[in-house]
Amino acid sequence: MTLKITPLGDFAGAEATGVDLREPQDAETRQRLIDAAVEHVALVVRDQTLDANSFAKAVAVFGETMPPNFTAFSHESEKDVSFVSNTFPGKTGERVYHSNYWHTDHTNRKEPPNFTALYALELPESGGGDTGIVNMRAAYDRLPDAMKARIDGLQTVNVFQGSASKRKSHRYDTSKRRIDDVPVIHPLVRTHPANGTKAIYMHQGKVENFVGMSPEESQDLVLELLDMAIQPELIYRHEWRLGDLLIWDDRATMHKAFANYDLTETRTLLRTLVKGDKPY
Ligand SMILES: O=C(O)CCC(=O)C(=O)O
Ligand SMILES: [Fe+2]
Repeated sequence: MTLKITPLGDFAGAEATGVDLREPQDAETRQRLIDAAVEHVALVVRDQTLDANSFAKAVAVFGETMPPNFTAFSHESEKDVSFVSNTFPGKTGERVYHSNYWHTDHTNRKEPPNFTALYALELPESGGGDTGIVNMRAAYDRLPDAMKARIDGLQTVNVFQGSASKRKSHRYDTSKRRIDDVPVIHPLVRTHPANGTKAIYMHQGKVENFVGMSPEESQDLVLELLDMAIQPELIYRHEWRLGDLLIWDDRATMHKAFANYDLTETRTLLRTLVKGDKPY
């Protein structure tokens, strides 16, 4: 098998074929996969046959895995693997579309993840259930100078659930979390350790405030920034096929689950995070 990497869009997305992640990978192959995920911000590795254990090992090609914030959806024996599923009800007991808004994972960790990876176990039979990834490095580059001047140097206070955010997590269950709800400060404009590029870095539901601003003023800025940043050509929209392992670089993206499927049909994926460092 020969690893081949093909870009899928001008700003985000690439496809890797000719690799079986159940097999050990040499250093060069690992580096090519990591570089592709960083450069294209999202990488689809096609035609994988994985269970929770081999998924965790496959994702470890991109770095050491880490456990998620919440334990409620964790795999019983693989602690770094959890399930993303529309069979997990919302607070009302009804099925809900989880993660259906642009965000970056776990910004409330001191050392948030470098990458998030998903692997589809069951997809809605009538289709849909896409995952979108937007290039926040390109989004930052395109900002008007006046907006760059406003946000450069801003520090974000990140919590589990921002008090003024309209984005409420369906999963906010204080009894089932792994870490204390201690506010964590990261820069809003983050520098990528691999290539020195800058990107807008935030989770709209986890922004409590920007230092020196009230939660309400901060949310106004978050919305203004999102409005400028999320441009259709910067998005890679992944239409899932069974066998796809999708991984994206959380340091330079936001992502969301599109609600383009019938909620009575089942959508279940495995999910794992790759450890990161303190943002700067
Ligand atoms: O369900 C999806 O497509 C994305 C879910 C998500 O936001 C995540 O796994 O971090
Ligand atoms: Fe997410």
